[in-house]
Formats: sequence, structure tokens, C-alpha cells
Amino acid sequence: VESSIPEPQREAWKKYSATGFKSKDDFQKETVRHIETTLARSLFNCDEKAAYSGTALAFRDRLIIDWNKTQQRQTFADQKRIYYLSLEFLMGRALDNAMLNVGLKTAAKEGLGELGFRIEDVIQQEHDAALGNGGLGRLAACFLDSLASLNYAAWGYGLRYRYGIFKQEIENGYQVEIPDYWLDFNPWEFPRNDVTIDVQFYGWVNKYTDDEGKQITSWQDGEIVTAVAYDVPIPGYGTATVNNLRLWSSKASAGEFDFAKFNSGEYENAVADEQRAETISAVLYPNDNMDRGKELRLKQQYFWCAASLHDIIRRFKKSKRPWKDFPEQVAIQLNDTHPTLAIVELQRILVDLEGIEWNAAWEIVTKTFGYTNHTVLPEALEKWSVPLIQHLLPRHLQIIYDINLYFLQQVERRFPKDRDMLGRVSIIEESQPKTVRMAYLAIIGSHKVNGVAELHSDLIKTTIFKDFVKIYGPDKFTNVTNGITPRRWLHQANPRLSELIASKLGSYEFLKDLTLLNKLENFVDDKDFKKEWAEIKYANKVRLAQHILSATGISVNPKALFDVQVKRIHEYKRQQLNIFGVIHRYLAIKNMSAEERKKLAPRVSIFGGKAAPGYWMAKTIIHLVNKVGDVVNNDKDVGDLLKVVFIPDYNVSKAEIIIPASDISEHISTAGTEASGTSNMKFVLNGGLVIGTLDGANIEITREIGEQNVFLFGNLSEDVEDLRHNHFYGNHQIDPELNKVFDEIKKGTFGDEGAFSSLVSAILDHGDYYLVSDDFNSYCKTQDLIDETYKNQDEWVSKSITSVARMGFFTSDRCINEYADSIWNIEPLQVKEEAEVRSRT
Ligand code: GL7
Repeated sequence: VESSIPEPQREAWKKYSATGFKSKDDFQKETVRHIETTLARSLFNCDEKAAYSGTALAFRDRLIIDWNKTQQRQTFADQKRIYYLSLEFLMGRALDNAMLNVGLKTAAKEGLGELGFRIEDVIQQEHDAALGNGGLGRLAACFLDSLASLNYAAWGYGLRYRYGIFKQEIENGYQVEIPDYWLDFNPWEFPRNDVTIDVQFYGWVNKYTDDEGKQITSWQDGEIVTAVAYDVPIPGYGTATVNNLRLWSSKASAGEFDFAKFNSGEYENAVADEQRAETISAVLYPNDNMDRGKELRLKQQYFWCAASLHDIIRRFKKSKRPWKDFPEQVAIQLNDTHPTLAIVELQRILVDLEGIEWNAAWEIVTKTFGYTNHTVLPEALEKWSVPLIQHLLPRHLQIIYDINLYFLQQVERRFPKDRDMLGRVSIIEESQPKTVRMAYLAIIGSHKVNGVAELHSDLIKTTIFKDFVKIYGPDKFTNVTNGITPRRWLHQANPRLSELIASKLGSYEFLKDLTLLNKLENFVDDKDFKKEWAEIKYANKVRLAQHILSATGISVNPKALFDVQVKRIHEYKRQQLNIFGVIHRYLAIKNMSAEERKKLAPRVSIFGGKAAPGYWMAKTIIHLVNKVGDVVNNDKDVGDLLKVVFIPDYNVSKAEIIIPASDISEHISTAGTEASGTSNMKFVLNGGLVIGTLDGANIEITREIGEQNVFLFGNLSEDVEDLRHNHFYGNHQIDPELNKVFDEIKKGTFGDEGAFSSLVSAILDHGDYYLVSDDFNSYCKTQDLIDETYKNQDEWVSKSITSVARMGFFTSDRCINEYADSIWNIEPLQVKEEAEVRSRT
């Protein structure tokens, strides 16, 4: 490459090559240097924010050295790479993770102490990187952590949104959305102004025969927007591997910026064009499990897919291999259907630009892609209108039609008697307007399709993708149960518990091999250990109580049972069931004698989660929780027996405080609706017990930790369809206790009943689609059982320890190894520097 330094000058170069700090003194030197020079501050003008910035810059220098080496090593090894395409990466904060993975947190802690700062306060200055909605986005972040920790050569590709998920404030009990402008200081990204890709939109398709008689198809004119790469280093734990997350930012293409307009005085128009281009990567769509079909969202999808694919191909071409080797060098995993256009784009590049014959091209495409489905909810399955695609991506629409034609021909040959089959499996839905079913396109264009928990993977095979199992056979469909990274969700979030575990197991090796936790079972009867276990939970509850007080003004007793439901607000997740249960409990307390009240275990019901701004029902649930809280928390009869709290702005860094503090957490979706859930895993790993339905990963958690350690309730997934049917065509009986709750709401106990009528009538008048009434009795009884069990603290702690000991399966490391084996066909790239001992705390 011309840009490399010639041999004679390399000696001088190497002599001064950056090494990064390795000791406390060097850390201080680097931090002070950054504060004084990079930030132009001084010891007379250094607040915690500046201390954070200096510390982050010092660690970033360290990381980037390993990052450079990793990239060189992976290029040199010249083997297959994994590309994880996700519209969401819900990363949270990076500094603590960087410290842990670089292995110099102790040096930083002491160093900062001497400079006058507490490391915990410094870490908390960081703004969350909140480029995601919920579980799907956080899963992508856990996967990046595991990919690097396991030394896989992997890249993440996403969008660099200027605004991440909105900040939530609560005003008079209502959610208010505040824009999350997070980029004013982001030390973790490296703008690559030299890595740009021009992406085309609109225009028309020109088909002609060239001078040599060749058929040419060319996509012409339209509008060009430039993608600029921003790289984020992803350090692995206990290894020198630092992978890359490449996020694309949109800007007007240099060629497009119209200087003629300048000259003719149309300066403002030229600037407006610029701004229009920049809107593509401006904002993350705030819908979780909901497809809205907006044109700008489709633009985002194509912009990101096109830029990522061209980048991947550019890298592949450097190896000078023939195209047929592409799938041996490249594995692309589609995180849901959002990147499905990458399939079409690769086929377009191969056929139109590289001149490869259709079938040969299609074979390369299908060998390259894998598709992960994350939901069966119909409202979340993406469908794009044909006219919209026609307008924005005319050539891609033709290719989609051709893919569909060849596919349907193949189906027709195999199932000549089943005429309905063609309509059912067609990529094109014959609706008004016609739509493109993205999930079908993703299945047809991939060699493997996976669900994210056993039940979910079975459900997709027997319901939404049933016909495709007939067509392709069952082997194309597989399960990879989700996982979470124990580095962030145990060690960082709950340092004292991690330390206690390490003291019993003899090392922190369990953070690399989570199955080692099973040795904790040897200590379930160890009195001192149990005492310490319980003390840590209590300390975590004190910490959460402090947060609740400062965020809401509500004072809660940390000795009470903390019952937590934090996740996006959605009818299928059934926060309404929870709050109706709380009202039921409140009414019960009001009816109790003083004697009875004494026997009851005090409880704090904690809610948190964002509602999509346009999701009225979800916003109503938030409103009800807050109004119930206003009444219950100020009722002298109730006192500490019940408190109801809504923690505003649930996000990754709040999760790190909330999850370690729960006694019970709620995972109570209507059976068959929550594909997996991942916070269930986080709660149990932190010694909390769960109340849950037989849904998603709850089922496998139960299998691992034992039925006696889980509070299960409710109807089963296989019965849901019949129950729903009966609500409409049978005699729909509402649970009498639930009716009492509704009566109380209607009496106006929690304010204007009209405000909550939609919630009530969804159940009374509209068929109770989510089976709230069907499950209400069993839910309340199970909550009573929880009260009883909690009274025996010794037994409770045993359950907690046993559960943690059996959670090894749910590490995202296991999950990534399964993807590598069964979908990507790739081995880790061993790192020599691994021998260099890193102190891991
Ligand atoms: C989700 C599922 O709802 C959730 O159950 C799952 O754990 C997660 C990761 O696989 O994916 N699907 C989805 O569309 N969103 C999810 O969180 C937004």
C-alpha cells in the first residue's frame, strides 16, 4: 500500500510507537496531560466531568493500541470474519468496561483517589450510548462483548444516530420525551473521514445492450448521500482482542453539494440539501416490537446496508480471491429483518456490477447470510410498501421480484398440488398497496434462520414460518437461546457479589467460563457465606432506595421485598397485570385487621420502562402506575406495607443499579409472545428470584435452576389460541377479583376514571387479547406464595444461591460459540498477547 512507511524510516517510527500506560503513575500522567492539553483545563478548574473526560481519553489511548494490533492481526490472518448487522447497539457506558478489560481499574482507582476523585463518581459522569430500544439492541451489545472476549474476528455495523432513544421524564404521572443528544463529548468514537461510501437513492433503471452485445442493467441518476465511518473500539475481557463497531453517519455527498447554487445566491437551498442528507442518521426510531413503515426508516435501512456491504466487499477484494470464495471469508448475520436489503444489495452488486450469472450470484448470497428472528408479534413483522420501494430503490424492487419468481417456480415444482401455497409464501403480499414481506425475503436469502429461545424457535417453525419448513426442511431452522455478558451484568453491576463469588471459587475465571458458578452449590449451607450473600443484596437495595429517593422523592424501606418490573412498556409484557395486582393488594391491605397487617411482608413495587411516543395504551399504563403510587404511598393505613414507584428513564446504566437490588422480578408476558427476554437472565444471575409465565427463556431458566426456585403461573402457550377464541365466541367471564379492581378505578380512587378506561375496556369489551383476566387469579395466588416464602429468609437465600450457581448456560459466550459452530462456521483467532497477564479487576 502506498500509505505505508518505507523500510528505512520504520526504525525511527518503532522507537516512538505508542505503548499506553501500564501503571498508576503513568495513568495519572496521561490523565493530567489530557485534562490540561486536550481539554485545556487545570487543577483550578477540574470538576468530575473533566476528570471523567481525562480518564476516558487515557484509557482510550490504551485501547486503541490493542485495537490497531487486533486489526493488523486479523488482516494478516486473512480468515473468515463475522459481520453483525444491527440497527441497534444499546451499549450503555464504556469507561468501566474499558478499565476492566484493559485490566487497570485498580491503578485508575488509586490514581484518581490521589488526584482527588472517587472512581465511582467519575464513572457516573458518562452519558449512556443509547442507540437502541430494548432487548434486541442490548443483545447486540452483549454479543459484541462476547465476540471480542472469545477472540472472534468480528465487526458490528450500525448507524451513528445523533439522537439515541429519548430521555423519559414523568410530569404529573405522564411520560414526556426529551431528545437524547449524546454526542457533545464522545471519546469512544473515531471519525474516519477517509472511509466514505456514496449511497444512491431514487433514480431509474436503464436496461440496454452494449457494443459487445452484452445485456447491461444500470441504476441511474437519483440522489447520492455519503456514509462516513465512525469506529468504536470493542475490547474483550481478559484478552488483547479489541474488535470494531463501525457506525455510519450520513452527510451530503461532496459531488452533490451544489456550488452553482452558492454562486447564484441560493446558499440557503444548498445548506438545506446538506441538512436533508444528515437527517438519514439523525434519529433512532423509538418503537420496540412495532413496525411503522416510515419512508425515512427505509432510507436508514438501505443507507446502512449499502455502506456496510460495500465496506465488506472492499475488504474482501484486497484478498484477491475469486468471488466464489466470498462465503468462506464473510459471514453476515442479520439482527432481525431490518438489514434484509443487504441480501438484495449483494445480489445487485454481483449481477449488475460484477457481471456474475444470477444463479451463481444467488448461491454466494445465500451462503453468506444468516437471519435471526426476534419476534412473532404480527405488528412487529416488517412489510414495506411496493410503491415506496419502487420509488426509493427501483432496481432493488426488480431484484426482489426476480428472487420471488425463481423461488415460487421452485415451490411450484415441489408442491404442484398446493395452489394456495404460492400465495402464502410469496415475498409479495397482494394487499392494497402490495407489500414486501421482509421476513420471507430474509429466510429465502439466508442459509440459516434462528429463533432466540427454544419455545420461540419452535413457534416460528409451527406458525409464522411453517410453510418454509415444508419447503426447505427443518434443518434450515435452528435455535440459539439468548445470553448476557457476565462482565457487565454481574461483575460491573454487582462488584461485591462478584468478589464474594471469586473468593469462594478461588478466581475470577467464572467471568470467562460461567459454568464454573456451579461450584457455588457447595456453599448453600455455609452460614457465613449466606450471611454475606444476604448483606450484599441488602446493600444493593439501599443503593437503589437512594436512587429512588433522589429520582422520585419517594422514600422506601430497603428491608421490604423489592418487586421489580423494568422493560419497555407493552401490552404483551403485561405491566397492566402487575399494576392491577398491586391495586388488588392495596384493597386487601385496606380490608385487613391490624393483626393481619402485622403478618404481611412489606413490599415495594417498582416499575420502569419507556413507552413508544405514539403508543397510547403503553402511556396509559405508565400514567396508572404513577396515579396508583400517589394514592398508595400517601395512605397512612398502608405505611411501609406497600409502596409503588415508577423509576423514570430506565436505561442500561439504571439497569445496572436496579437489577442487583431485586428480590423478585416480573417476566409475565402472555405465553408465546416474549421471544426470549434477557433481563430475566440478568435478574437471576444477580440473586433475584422471578415470577414468570411459561414464556421465552423463562422456560429454559426454570429447567436449569429447578422449578422449586421459580414462581411460575398462568396459562400455557398452547392454550392461548383457544382462550382468545372463547373470549369472542364463548361466555367471557371476567375474574371477580379483577372486577373489584376495575370498580375501584371506576370509582375514581386513582383520579379521573376516564383516563384509564381504554385499559379496562381492552379487557371487558375488546376480548382481552393478552389474557389478563385469565391469568389474574393464578398471578395473585403466586404473589401470595412469594410473600410466604420471603418470610423464611434462610430458605430464600438458599434459593437465590442455588439459582445463581445454575445460571452458567445463559452467558452470551455460550450463545456466540453456538452461532460460530452452527451458523457461521468460524473458529476464534488465538492471540499471543493473551499470555501477557492482565489483572482482571
Ligand atoms: C426482542 C424480543 O421481544 C425479546 O423477547 C428478545 O429477548 C430480544 C432479543 O432477542 O428481541 N424482539 C424485538 O423485536 N425486540 C426485542 O427486544 C425489540
